[in-house]
Amino acid sequence: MTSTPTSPIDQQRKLVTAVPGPRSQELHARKAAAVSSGVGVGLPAYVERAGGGILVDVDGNHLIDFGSGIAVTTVGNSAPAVVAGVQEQAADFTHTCFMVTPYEEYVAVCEQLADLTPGDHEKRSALFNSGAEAVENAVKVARTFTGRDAVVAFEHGYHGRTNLTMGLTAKSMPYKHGFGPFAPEIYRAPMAYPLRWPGGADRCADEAFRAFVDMVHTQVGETNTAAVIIEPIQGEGGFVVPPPGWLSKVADFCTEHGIVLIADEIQTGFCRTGDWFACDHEGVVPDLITTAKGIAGGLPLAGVTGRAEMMDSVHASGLGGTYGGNPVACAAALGAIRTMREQDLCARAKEVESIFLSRLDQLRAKYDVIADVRGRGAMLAVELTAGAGDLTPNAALTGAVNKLCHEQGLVTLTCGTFGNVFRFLPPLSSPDHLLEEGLDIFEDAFARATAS
Ligand code: PLZ
Repeated sequence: MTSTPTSPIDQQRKLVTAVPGPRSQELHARKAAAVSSGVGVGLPAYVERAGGGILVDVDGNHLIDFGSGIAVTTVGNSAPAVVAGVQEQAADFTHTCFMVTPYEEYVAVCEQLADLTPGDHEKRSALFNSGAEAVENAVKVARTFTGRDAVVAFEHGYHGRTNLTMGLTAKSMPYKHGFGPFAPEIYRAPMAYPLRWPGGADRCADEAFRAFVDMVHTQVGETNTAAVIIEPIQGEGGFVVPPPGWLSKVADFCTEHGIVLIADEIQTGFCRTGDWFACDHEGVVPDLITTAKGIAGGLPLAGVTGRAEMMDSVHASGLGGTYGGNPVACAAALGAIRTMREQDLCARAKEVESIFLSRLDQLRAKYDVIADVRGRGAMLAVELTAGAGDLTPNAALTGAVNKLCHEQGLVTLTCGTFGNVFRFLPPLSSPDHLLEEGLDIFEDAFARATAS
């Protein structure tokens, strides 16, 4: 088997044109004529190659990546073990459909998921193509296992763009606006959001738990509730980190009432937060866990992993799909997981955290519009507000800083229900000097945006 070797990408930011440059702009004009305008683009610099902590665009600019394609390329773009796995597998065979004639790679990924996800109980998994599809299937499993219908999700939660997962997602624009009606039997509980909890951060854990329990009891009924679905650290909703203790209380409540706890670790999983999974941090063991994004180094793969008695409660052939657990995606996942183990990327995420927090905490001391610095590992964020104790969300400043970062060749992302959260999701393959330089650019953008 032969492959074309490509030279390693110089791990330096380099701007040779404006960003986006002329070739990107040409491509963007073609995009406008060929691609639905419903598909948005954050920074229209068209990428040609990527690796380490750098994206190289078609104009030859080397951009620093602080987004990892939304928390996907945790092992880096084109990580060597991922590339080797993909190349070998693609040369062997590209598809049979696991439901028709199976193959080892699918089974091997499920073995890895059983080993790595929280809890040492007997587990089973099923593989899919996208995060949303994994969430849909976790709900199917919870419903067949419990014989109940209702699903409880949280304010600020994000679970996908398919019909059921739009229903589970909290934010209307842009995810749900005009796309209803949504699936029934979805209920929303208040989220333990320390910065914005009406009773204050100190009372957030207890009061938010109480509000959740009351909501389930009065509006849904415990015995009607099939599942509670939660992101242990919320992603799109604003990198909301619930206070310590809250998640375990929710988990205990679910156990007490026979409700399936689904941890949506699609964004938080696979070393991103400094643990294999964010639930590990508090020793919470969910019944089902959904994974995607970081699992396969950029190839589309997702999984539902959970208690054997739940996953096996589904009738034969009740779960599946043509492409779910595609062999090339599975080979990529095996390469990505091996990389995470061999390079101890959980430890690397903690190093990234300390690099970022020392800088972001200083920045917060300087600017009172930074109301919060939060997150774990390489999943960190700052929330921007009006300042001086006024928590009015400052989406305008967030957007302005984002734009200035883009112009300087730093690929940044925002998030949050109110569009006022700046999030940092660098690949764990980024060298320290790129992280520091990216933070310099961010600081500079912040100074300029607040001065104007
Ligand atoms: N659950 C927790 O973060 C995907 C979505 C970006 P898919 N998040 C990024 C966008 O605007 O579409 C996500 C997630 C959590 C589920 C999903 C859905 O995963 O692979 O995008 O379907």
